[in-house]
Amino acid sequence: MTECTKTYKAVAERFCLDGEITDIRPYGEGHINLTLLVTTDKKRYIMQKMNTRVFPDPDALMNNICGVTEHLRARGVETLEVIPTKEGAPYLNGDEKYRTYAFIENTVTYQQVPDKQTFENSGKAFGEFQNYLAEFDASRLSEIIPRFHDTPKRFNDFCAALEADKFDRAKLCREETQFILSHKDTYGKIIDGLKDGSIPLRVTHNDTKLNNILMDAKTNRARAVIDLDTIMPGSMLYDFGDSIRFGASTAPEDEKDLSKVHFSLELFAAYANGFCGAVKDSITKREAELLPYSAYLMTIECGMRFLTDYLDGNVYFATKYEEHNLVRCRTQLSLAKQMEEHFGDMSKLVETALAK
Ligand code: ADP
Ligand code: GN1
Ligand code: MG
Repeated sequence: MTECTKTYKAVAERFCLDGEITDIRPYGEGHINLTLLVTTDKKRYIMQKMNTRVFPDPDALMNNICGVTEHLRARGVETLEVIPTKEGAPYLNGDEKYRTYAFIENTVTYQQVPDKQTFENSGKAFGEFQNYLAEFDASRLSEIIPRFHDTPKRFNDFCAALEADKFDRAKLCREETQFILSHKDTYGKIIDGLKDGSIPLRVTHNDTKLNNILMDAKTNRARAVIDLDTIMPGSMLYDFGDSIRFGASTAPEDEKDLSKVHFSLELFAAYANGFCGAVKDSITKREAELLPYSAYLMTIECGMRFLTDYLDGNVYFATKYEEHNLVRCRTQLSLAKQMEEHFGDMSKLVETALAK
């Protein structure tokens, strides 16, 4: 056993696990928390070192998660099960903060959409998840990352990183920078709509990429929506748009060869069918109109966040190599450019999905 594994084992032993620990190893492709698969002779668990740079208030974070998971469980919905520490706390509050969940067995997570039906299933599940959250009392939630999807704010953060240019990288991303700067007048539509009341403020997941949902390993139907860290008041448009930016692409988020990165209208239609079918009784006319734009906005916002992090020296998203965030930014901007050309088609597909 390496020193590192020994440390994690000592941490894992502080939680109420069933059985003796037999193995601990890194798991999954999340960009934020350090995720470990802990195996005992009886069960499996997910243990995470929580990213306190991103989530500086773990009490508030775990309070949100416990509240939402209890709400879901009471309605018979499969969800994350927080495993308490031996002292009965929802997370281990040492110099570093850890939490543990029961491993949801017989499920898979995809880093890329395997087929249309699976993506439609995920759309239905995120739409239904939105309906469950609509019944959750928003006043019980802390705003874990303020202004998370405030795109004009994200744009200002990008401009500040560009101006500081701490690592002398601005010269390596001039084309991407130009694209982001030249589209700045389009960034305010959702946040302005929330402010003037033309778009309803709802409780939303805010990070609806495909690897934040567990699909049944046999049927590919959705089993559980996970990564509940960013549940906050927001717009339904964020949840729709973020799923599209990740899933309606023919390549992974970090594909280096842009000739493989295509925005797929077929995949867009599949997700729209699933999502719209689930929310058609609550979605407003304005929200429905903005679904295509939300996909474009969430894609470009994510692109600018990746580029900001590249300029800042890769301090926010987990990266495997120096240019990783730049590569991710490029796929996002390429997708956003393609979406701009298909707003008309996307609107028709949304209309069809809502009419079903
Ligand atoms: P991050 O915030 O870093 O994205 P996640 O909470 O999304 O971390 O977890 C990372 C990955 O770990 C997920 O994409 C999924 O594959 C896996 N995972 C997380 N929780 C569970 C769970 N309870 N059961 C099974 N797999 C899980
Ligand atoms: C992060 O945590 P994860 O890997 O599911 C990020 C999202 C980004 C996404 C890009 C808290 O999601 O906002 O859209 O990476 N989460 C946070 O892949 O910033
Ligand atoms: Mg995740």
